[in-house]
Amino acid sequence: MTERDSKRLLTGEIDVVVVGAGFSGMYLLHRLRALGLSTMVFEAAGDVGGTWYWNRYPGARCDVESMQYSYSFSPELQQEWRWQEIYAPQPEILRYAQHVAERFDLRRDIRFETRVESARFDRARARWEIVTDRGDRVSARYCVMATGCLSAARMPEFPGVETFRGPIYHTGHWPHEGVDFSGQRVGVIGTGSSAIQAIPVIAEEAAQLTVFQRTPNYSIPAHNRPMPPEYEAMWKRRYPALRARAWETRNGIVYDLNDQSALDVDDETRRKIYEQRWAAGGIPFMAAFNDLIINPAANETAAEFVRQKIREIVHDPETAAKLTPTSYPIGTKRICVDTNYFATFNRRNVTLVDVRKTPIEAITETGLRTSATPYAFDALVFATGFDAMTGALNAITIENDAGERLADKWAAGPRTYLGLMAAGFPNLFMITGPGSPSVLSNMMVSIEQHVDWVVRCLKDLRARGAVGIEASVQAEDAWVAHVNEVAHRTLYPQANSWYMGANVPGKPRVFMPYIGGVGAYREICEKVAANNYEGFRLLAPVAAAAE
Ligand code: FAD
Ligand code: N01
Repeated sequence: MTERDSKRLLTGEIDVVVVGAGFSGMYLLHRLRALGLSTMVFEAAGDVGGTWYWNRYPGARCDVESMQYSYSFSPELQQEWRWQEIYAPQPEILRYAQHVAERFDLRRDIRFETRVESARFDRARARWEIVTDRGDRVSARYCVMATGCLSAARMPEFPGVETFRGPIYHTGHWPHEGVDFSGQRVGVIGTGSSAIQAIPVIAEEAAQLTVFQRTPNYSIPAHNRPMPPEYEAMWKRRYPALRARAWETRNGIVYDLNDQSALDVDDETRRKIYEQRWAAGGIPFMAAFNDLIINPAANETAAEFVRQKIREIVHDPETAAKLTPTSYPIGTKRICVDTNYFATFNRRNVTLVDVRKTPIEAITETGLRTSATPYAFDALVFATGFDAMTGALNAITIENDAGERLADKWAAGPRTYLGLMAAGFPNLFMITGPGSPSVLSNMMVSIEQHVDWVVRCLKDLRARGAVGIEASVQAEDAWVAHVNEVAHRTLYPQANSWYMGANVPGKPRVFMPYIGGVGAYREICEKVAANNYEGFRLLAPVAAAAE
């Protein structure tokens, strides 16, 4: 079953179906093939790349340095690929994904423009029946959901959206041909990471830009620059050691963590350390001290430093006050990394509207209306984020042999064992699922760790003559309790973040990723596997004899 883009329907039996051809699905395909398993990948998009295929908005780039936001599995690949900037822009990351697809000949087993609609488990045969929107019907021993944590773009339900006469764009579904905002009046809704990257670029092009902000964000300058050759050479020389170090860290990124409390130094020293971190830029700002995410008083010192920076950068005190976050601790919503974000509000063609004070009431034919004012626009940009972590999974009808749906099981919040499997749903794996470090980490590290674990698991199952694996309810309950307990030792639950599901009306408020750290988590996964897959039950081939 190796046809791509064929109009012919796919049917029949294979070993593994993978859903999604982002970095997770691509690496899975490569590894599963090497294991000799017949594998088919279904991908809704027209090509590989996932996040980097869809999010083509102006200014889109990674905020983990490119030397680290890349695959480590192939020494040749990591030596030959040359990143052009410290933080790669979206087109370059997409080119990298395409290069990987070509280098490892992946596309021949990926069926593009094909969305998986349902997956049903047949316990008697220990097989998943997968159905796509093209009508493909494939039976697979294992199904791996590589559907992405930030792949289900979210449009808030403002009344009147369909009446707007101009184009409406979502950052997560940007047109491939790009958008020319020259001379236009543009409204951007949202001030999360996507908006913070897009706003400075759109502001340079548009005649007028109006930003509708509900919650201000903390953002650290990226100080992006062309890749210094000696920096690239250092990484390439030391890759094996540095990658191994990343695996042991909290968030899968190698950087300098100051193992000191923010409260153990005097004001002057603290300020100096923050200044150095601000000058260096990026996510490592949050590693200025070791207690920023657990101690409210320590956190407040970092938050206040950033607030002061905003007041220094933004000339108009009223705009600066609106842009200043005060309602949640720094870092408890994903920290943003920007290029000229705050300074953009000094431009004469940029206006900030606080929609917490004057909410958006409706999209109109000519623009939108807040409770205070009507606004006229030529184009609207929704930078309103994603139904994160569970959105793409719940969009698929995933049903077990008892007729239970994963979405129903998760009605009060996702429940998994290790973020890899859910009890009652044998042979169904998730890559970077809820309950794993996932979105709190350099995702490339977490993706590779999960893929390696799943592939090893399938190899072990084959060696033991098993036809499947299932998480036990007890192991899942204990893991969910642990994930919650660790989250509540931190300040994270204090923010209305997408980590908590708070951005989607009606979504249960549960802290979804595992905050115990990439290194600690890897160790747990290794122990579980070494301990005969503790907490899992292996399925014997008895039932499969019915095949
Ligand atoms: P994705 O890249 O999301 O791929 C999932 C794929 O599954 C998609 O192509 C989707 O179309 C497909 N799919 C989903 N459902 C179905 C279905 N039912 N049928 C068929 N196909 C389906 N992480 C970092 O670590 N560092 C960063 O700097 C960073 N920057 C980011 C910037 C943006 C704008 C966004 C949105 C995310 C960013 N992330 C970052 C997170 C990013 O999502 C991950 O780093 C990584 O790309 C995820 O890869 P993935 O393959 O797991 O998922
Ligand atoms: O989405 P978001 P995003 N009315 O959910 C607002 C990764 N990423 O696409 O905060 C008015 O963060 C919402 O307001 P509020 C990264 O992990 C990384 O920006 O909910 N406003 C918020 O301001 C990131 O965290 C990069 O009050 C509404 C915004 O829309 C994740 O992807 C770049 C609204 C949504 O922000 C998601 O980022 C981009 C409404 N009804 C993305 N509904 C890098 O830099 C929502 N909003 C690497």
